[in-house]
Amino acid sequence: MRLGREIADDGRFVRQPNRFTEPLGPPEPGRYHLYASYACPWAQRVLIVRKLLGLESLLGVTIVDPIRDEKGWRMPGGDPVTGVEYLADLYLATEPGYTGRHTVPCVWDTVEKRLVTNDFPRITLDLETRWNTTPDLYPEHLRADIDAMNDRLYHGLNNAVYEAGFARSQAAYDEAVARVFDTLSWLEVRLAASPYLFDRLTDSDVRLYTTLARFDAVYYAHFKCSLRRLSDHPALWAYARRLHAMPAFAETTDFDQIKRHYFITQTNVNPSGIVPLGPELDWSI
Ligand SMILES: N[C@@H](CCC(=O)N[C@@H](CS)C(=O)NCC(=O)O)C(=O)O
Repeated sequence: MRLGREIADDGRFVRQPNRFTEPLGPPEPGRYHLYASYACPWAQRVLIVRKLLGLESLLGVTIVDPIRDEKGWRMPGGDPVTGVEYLADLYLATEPGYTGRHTVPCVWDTVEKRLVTNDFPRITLDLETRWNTTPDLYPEHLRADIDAMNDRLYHGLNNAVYEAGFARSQAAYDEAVARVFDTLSWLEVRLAASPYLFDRLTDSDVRLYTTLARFDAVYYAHFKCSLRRLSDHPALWAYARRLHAMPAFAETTDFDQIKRHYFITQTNVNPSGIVPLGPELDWSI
């Protein structure tokens, strides 16, 4: 991982900006193709929303191998849609001088043969507003509240776990971990009173779920977010398992790929590449 340039002078991890940020055009069968990893929380969001909205036939997907090598995400045997072996080839075909990380999720336009977007927060919102509004995961009257919630989730949890794990100073780590557990405590209170973050399933629940699914299996040990486990928060743990019971969530959650990806690929955090056997965790309800 070429994280060097994403570490600030005080040791904080500062995520690179997304390079391709065009909105997705209207659905055209066969035109847009998604690249995703089951390991990646930002990519799993799109996989969940694609299933919740029944968009599987409109938006094809290639799942990359969970283990990244020095050339990045790989599609063993070649990608059936473009023929390339590495996701990097699609980034370089779109912008020959591109020097950022080659990230999932991203969407390829098979007609113009270029990446349209790797803007992970936008992709789900585009699908929810431009491709299918049933069920409505981003209802008009809740949009401002969902945006505010998503912002809080990103800074307090989704990205904060990475800020803890990739920190290169004790102060940066301490600050990020405090934010993670303040946010979990706040969510615990909120979800003790309601089955979802709002009065129905929304985009925010999808964003929260993909971080919760990785919490005890990866972030607790690998990113040193070990003040408490998800399973020590009764309401949040029940909420995560309730969401997991829905096919769109369960079918896109692969704990084996999640664990192997983080522990084997992120050698800056885990140089031995050893994958822990635990935790023993029962996600059934
Ligand atoms: N687009 C964002 C978020 C997406 C993201 O971080 N995806 C990760 C996987 S979870 C990735 O593809 N990383 C590739 C790399 O670091 O080379 C970013 O640039 O950081």
